[in-house]
Amino acid sequence: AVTFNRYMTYDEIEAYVVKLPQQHPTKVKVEMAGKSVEGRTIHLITVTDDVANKDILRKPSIFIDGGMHAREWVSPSTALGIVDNLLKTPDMTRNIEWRIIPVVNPDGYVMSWDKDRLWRKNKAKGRSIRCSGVDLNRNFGYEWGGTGSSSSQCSVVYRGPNAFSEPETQAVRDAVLREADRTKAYITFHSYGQMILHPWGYTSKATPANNMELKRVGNAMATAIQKQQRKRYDVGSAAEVLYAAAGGSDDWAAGVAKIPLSYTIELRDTGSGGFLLPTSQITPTITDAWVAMNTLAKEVMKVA
Ligand code: 0X9
Ligand code: ZN
Repeated sequence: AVTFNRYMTYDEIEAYVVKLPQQHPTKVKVEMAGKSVEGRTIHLITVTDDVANKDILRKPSIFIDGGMHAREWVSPSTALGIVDNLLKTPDMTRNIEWRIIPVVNPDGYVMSWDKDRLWRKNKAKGRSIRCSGVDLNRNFGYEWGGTGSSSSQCSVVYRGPNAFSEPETQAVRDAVLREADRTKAYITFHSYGQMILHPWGYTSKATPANNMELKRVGNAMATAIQKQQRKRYDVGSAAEVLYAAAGGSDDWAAGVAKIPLSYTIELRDTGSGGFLLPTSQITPTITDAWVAMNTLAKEVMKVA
């Protein structure tokens, strides 16, 4: 069973995910988006009313991923919390198809449980164990190789030998591209900092064509969280609000897949718990994200 009063192990998450279609046969489909470096399955969950008919109905779609960075444990929990909430809220699945990869980086997640709590990257083989892993959020193919990414294997922001060198980023790329034409929003959950970040992340010297819309919808999500949760999330381009870093999934979703609304949401908190966010904060963090997804869904329905 799913639980949000503690962090779930990878095995618990996987067991929950693969049972979902049996429990909700009309609403949930689970597919393999790919396999990680160490051979774990990267699951893609589709949630919508009448999931069997989704190809005929061609609903607008929202794509969400979590667990790209291993140590950011609240991210996979939040992605699964969104699934759990969607299954209890028919209004949210009637006109939108949600596609969710809860754990992009299963090998890293397991590593952060078993060996190194602060592991960030995937488990790509390197010169040594200490220098293994690629930062998946520097490996996407838009402005790959630029500022804020490293060519050194030992760096925590190692970009990999080339764009999409890793099976985990390939899985996200292929899943997004498969339905890109009707995907209106791409959301990637990270932690921590309480920020709603939009492209560009690679530079602060340029802005996307729909910069105003990105800011407007970002602000709408943050305002809703502030009102309902009394928590502040800062809104702005990743390069301006945080730092410039090239090869992120948000920039690729906007720049290459042409998904109009692309955001990195840095979840709770602002630093006291940080990556070691207390378990008591999991449920309220899921609610922050759920409030944001409700706001996003309304915006998507406006344009669809
Ligand atoms: O640096 C990152 O990958 C993200 N922050 S984190 O602390 N979770 O590692 C921010 C990514 C923002 N987007 C881009 N720079 N494209
Ligand atoms: Zn992250």
